[in-house]
Amino acid sequence: MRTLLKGGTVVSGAGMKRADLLVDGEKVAALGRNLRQEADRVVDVSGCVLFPGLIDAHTHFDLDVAGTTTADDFYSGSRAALRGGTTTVIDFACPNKGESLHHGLDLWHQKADGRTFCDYGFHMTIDDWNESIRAELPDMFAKGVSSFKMYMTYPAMMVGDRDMYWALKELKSLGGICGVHCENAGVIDGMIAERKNAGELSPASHPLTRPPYLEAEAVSRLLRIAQAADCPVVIVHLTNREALKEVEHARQRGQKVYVETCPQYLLLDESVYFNEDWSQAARYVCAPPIREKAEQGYLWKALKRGEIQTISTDHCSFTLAQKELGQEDFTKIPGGLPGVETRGELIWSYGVAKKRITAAGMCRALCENPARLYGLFPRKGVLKPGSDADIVVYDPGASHVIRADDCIANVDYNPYEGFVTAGGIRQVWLRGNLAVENGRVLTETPQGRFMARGKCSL
Ligand code: DUC
Ligand code: ZN
Repeated sequence: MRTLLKGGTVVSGAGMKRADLLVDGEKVAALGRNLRQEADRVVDVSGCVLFPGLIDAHTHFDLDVAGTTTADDFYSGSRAALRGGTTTVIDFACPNKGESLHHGLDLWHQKADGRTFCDYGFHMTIDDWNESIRAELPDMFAKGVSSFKMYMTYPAMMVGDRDMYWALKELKSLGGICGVHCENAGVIDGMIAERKNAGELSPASHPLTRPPYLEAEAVSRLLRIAQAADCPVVIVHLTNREALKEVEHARQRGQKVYVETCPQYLLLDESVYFNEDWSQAARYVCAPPIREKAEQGYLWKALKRGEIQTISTDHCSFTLAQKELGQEDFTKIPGGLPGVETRGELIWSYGVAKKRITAAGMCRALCENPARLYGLFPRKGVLKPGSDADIVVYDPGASHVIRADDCIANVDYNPYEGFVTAGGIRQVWLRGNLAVENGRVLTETPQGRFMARGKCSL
C-alpha cells in the first residue's frame, strides 16, 4: 500500500520544509515538493505540520509503587500515548533488589508484549550491584536494551556512590548510557521525619521536603561520579536552575551530559501543593516535585539553547482513589502524574506557539534527540526515506480544551485540566497505518512492536 500525504510541512530537527511524503508499506519512501509517484491513496494534509512520531523515553506502565500499581498498564498507557502522537515509548523495566536483570526483562516483556499499541523498548533499572548483575549486562545489549537507570533516592531502588561508580565504569566499557534520578535521599529523609514529628502531614509538606538544592546536590555528586568513571550520563526529569548549573560545570570540564525535563516542570508550579482541597493538592505529588514558577523560564531557555536535550513525561499515573492512600500522610501518596496523552499538544501550544522554542526545537526534544540518545535513529525520530512511517499530522489551526473526561488514559483527572491548546493532532500514523484520527484510536488490537535498540548516537 502506497500512501501520499500531500501539501504539508515536514519538520525535522534542522527546520521545516514544504514537502509531500510518500509512504510505502511501513516505511517512508520519498519526500519532496509536488511528488507525482503513483499512490493507492492520497491524503490531503495541506495546512498541517508533519512531525516524526513522538518518542516518550520515560514512562512507567504497570509498575508497583507504594503498595499499589500504576493505573495505566501497557494496554491503556500505550493507547493514550498513541492518541497523543507518541508512536514509541521506552519504559523502565524494574527488577526488585535481589532479582536478576533477566528476570526484570522477562517480566516487562510479559507486561508489554501483545498488549502495546505503539512501538516500545525498555531501559533496565540497576538497583543492585554485584558480580552476577555485572555479568548479565552484555546480554542486555544483545536483547536490545542499551540504556539503564539508577536511582539516588527511594530505598527500594537506590544504589550508593560506590556501586554507581562501578556500574557506570562497566557501562562505559560496554557503550551503554544511563539515566539517573537525582535527589539527596538522606537529607530528604531527615526533613520528612521533621515534618512528621511536627504533625505536618499534608501534601504541602511534599515540595518542602524535596527542595531544588537537594536535587542540585545529587546532580553535582552524580556528575563527579560520572567524571571518575569517565562515563556519559542522562539526568532524567531535571527541574531547576541550580541543577542546570551543575550540568554546565560538568560540561565545562569536558563531560558528556544529557538532560531530560518533563511538561509538568515546564508548565505547572508548586502552588498546586498549597491548595486547601487535599485531593486537588495530592494529585500533583511526584518526585522531584513541581517547582517555583520562576524555574519554568529557566527550563524553557535551556531548551532553546540546546542545554536540555529531551522532553519526556515520566508518565506514572494513579487514580484519585489511589492517591487517597496518603490521606493521613503525604509520604504514602503514590508519586507520579499522567502525561503521555497530552505532551505533544502541550509542547506545541505552550512552547512553539508561544515562541519559547521552534518547531525544529520541539522535533529535536520529542523525536530526534531521544531517537539518537537511545539508539533508535534513523529508524525513528526522523522522516526520511527508509525511516519508519510514524507520522503526527498536526493542525495548527485547531484548538481544544484539555479535559480528563475526553482523555483515554486510565486516570480520573488530568494535571492540565482546562489548558487550551493551540492546534491539535489530526492524525497519527504508526508504521504506515493510520492509527488515530481526530482523537479516535482506530486500531482495535495492539500493533506495537518491541524495538531492539542500538547504542547512543547523540
Ligand atoms: N517519580 C515519580 O514521581 N514517580 C515515578 C518515579 C519517579 O521518579
Ligand atoms: Zn520516572
